Amino acid sequence: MRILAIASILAVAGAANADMTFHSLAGGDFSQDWNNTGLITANDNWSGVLSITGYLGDTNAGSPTGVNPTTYLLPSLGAVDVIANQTNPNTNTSGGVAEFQSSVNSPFSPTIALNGSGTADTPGIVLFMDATGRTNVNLRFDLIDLDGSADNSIQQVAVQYRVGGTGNFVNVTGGYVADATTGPNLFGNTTSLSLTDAAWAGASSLELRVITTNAAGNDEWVGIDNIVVTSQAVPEPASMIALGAGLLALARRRRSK
Ligand SMILES: [Ca+2]
Ligand SMILES: [Ca+2]
Ligand SMILES: [Ca+2]
Ligand SMILES: [Ca+2]
Repeated sequence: MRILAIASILAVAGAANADMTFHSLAGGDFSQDWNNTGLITANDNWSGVLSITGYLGDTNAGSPTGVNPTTYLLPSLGAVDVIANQTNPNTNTSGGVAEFQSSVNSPFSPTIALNGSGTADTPGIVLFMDATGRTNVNLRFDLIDLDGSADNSIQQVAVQYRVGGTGNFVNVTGGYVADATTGPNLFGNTTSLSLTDAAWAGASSLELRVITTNAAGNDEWVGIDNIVVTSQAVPEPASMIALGAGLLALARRRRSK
């Protein structure tokens, strides 16, 4: 009994720091620009961010460097993670996910960002979408080099998805960026991605994730900003429309007899 009680407390604690509700695209498009810096206020707490959770990526005890992120497809990105309320991507050398709500580098818009490290092998974020009854599901966002320090890493990024809530992820076509950052002492490089996959249409449990890997040398912070997921209603099949029109015509003819 006691074990059961502890287990249920742990389950509640695990769910309390993240919102993994699948956003209903039938109810409207999804967007997150991070400009509300009150969504993330405490470390490792994503509960204020609807349908997105960030992870540390502590997934490989061997701490390899320069791994192509398209080769990491396992379900887990490790522990829920965010370093809240940060202001200086040049001097913050921690790995994982951080919220930069301001920056010493200008111009700047608040955003979350990823940084690989010996601990953070595959840091990333996961979006939880419900595309029931939807088609042409499209994911857009900007990768932004926030890091104006002397670091100049080859910062690879991959976009992946899975449907149904279990199993490995799948790479999204066009979702691999060989190096999202520039340097040394450069920031602001922006890579805009607009992606889709036929498998996303109608998927009630659609997980979309963006990950980087621990680069050789010091990693650079890569922002993931201006996230938008759009879709369209599945159109009524033409045959059904024709059938409806036919039945209506039949009913009218009967009435007029
Ligand atoms: Ca922003
Ligand atoms: Ca904040
Ligand atoms: Ca840079
Ligand atoms: Ca590194």
